[in-house]
Amino acid sequence: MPSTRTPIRKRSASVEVAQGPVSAEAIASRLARFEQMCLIRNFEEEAERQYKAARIGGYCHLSSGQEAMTVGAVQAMREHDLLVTGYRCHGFALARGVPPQAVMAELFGRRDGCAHGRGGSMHLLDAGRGFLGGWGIVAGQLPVATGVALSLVRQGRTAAVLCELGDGAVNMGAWHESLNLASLWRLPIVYLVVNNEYGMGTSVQRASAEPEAFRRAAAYRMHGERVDGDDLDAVAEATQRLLSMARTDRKPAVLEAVTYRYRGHSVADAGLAYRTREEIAAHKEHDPIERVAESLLQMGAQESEIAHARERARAAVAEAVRFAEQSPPPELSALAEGVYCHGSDIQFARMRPGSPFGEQELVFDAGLGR
Ligand SMILES: Cc1ncc(C[n+]2csc(CCOP(=O)(O)OP(=O)(O)O)c2C)c(N)n1
Ligand SMILES: [Mg+2]
Repeated sequence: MPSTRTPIRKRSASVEVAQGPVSAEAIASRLARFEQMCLIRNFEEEAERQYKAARIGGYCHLSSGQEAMTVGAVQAMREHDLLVTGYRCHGFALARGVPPQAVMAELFGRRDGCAHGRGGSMHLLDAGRGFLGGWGIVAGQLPVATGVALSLVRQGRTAAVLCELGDGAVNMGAWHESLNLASLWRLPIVYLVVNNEYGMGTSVQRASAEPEAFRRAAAYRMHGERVDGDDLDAVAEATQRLLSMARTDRKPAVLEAVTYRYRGHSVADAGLAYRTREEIAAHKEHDPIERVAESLLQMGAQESEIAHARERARAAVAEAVRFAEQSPPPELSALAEGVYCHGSDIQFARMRPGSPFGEQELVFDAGLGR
């Protein structure tokens, strides 16, 4: 099968050192990004181990290979911006600053998880850090994120929404509805399409009549562009620029980041039925984490600094597992807490069969005009 990756003008991840010495601050800041990328990779590898040991239930989607896109995009966000993602969300939560312990505990379904053990892998949540999930229905996050952007406008807040979705989500009706309203109402939102070349097992080329997702923005008179998703700097620059346009000019946009997932669709999928080992190996030759490591050396970082960053990331994941193991499961009696907002009891009363505006009336009487 031919590669689905249409040529992208690759920008180098290396840093121009010819213009003079790189400041210690610049090196420290890049080392921090590098460490975040290592944290995500280690976290995903550990999550796979824990899933296979049956300590994590439900579904579990890993993002190994997509770290530059994740860290670059989140790095470009400001404190009050809001992040909404699909289900492949561990890396986004970590990049947004959710502690690895709280993410691992959530995967374990424990009380100290970032969604109190009720969300699991696909529904991570940390509203305090502006991370509004983690959504399991393909494209289900799009109307939510679009509504959040509308709420920012109505509240007069100068902030923007970054909404992540996969290449598979751009063929869903919710994508078209969301982009239409975002453009019509000039909502402060950037749709980050993570094109990792496949949906569950179908290549973009086989699933999309327009495989270059960013071009679809034009149908809604919206700005769209594509970026090399394995280039940390390119992703950060484009996301920062488009979020800024959204925030200050209320111009929504589509940013397509082309990347690749190393593992199968979920831990349960070996990922080899629809692609070759050679294809995966070819991508690993240009590993986004190693690209950043090389650029750090070019900037003048020491080998030992890079090694320490890798070690800190490993230690943080080991600590996250220890923490998750010790966290208790949620109380059974508390399972429904936080599911419905205050005032829901009134709504429930109206839905009760036999009530004046009850379900029976709505379903069997009102619709038929009897
Ligand atoms: C509405 C709906 N249909 C089908 C599924 C099953 N499903 C889960 S992930 C997925 C593929 C999505 O691929 P993509 O959007 O490219 O995201 P990626 O998994 O590559 O990150 C499908 C079909 C679902 N969760 N929701
Ligand atoms: Mg995909």
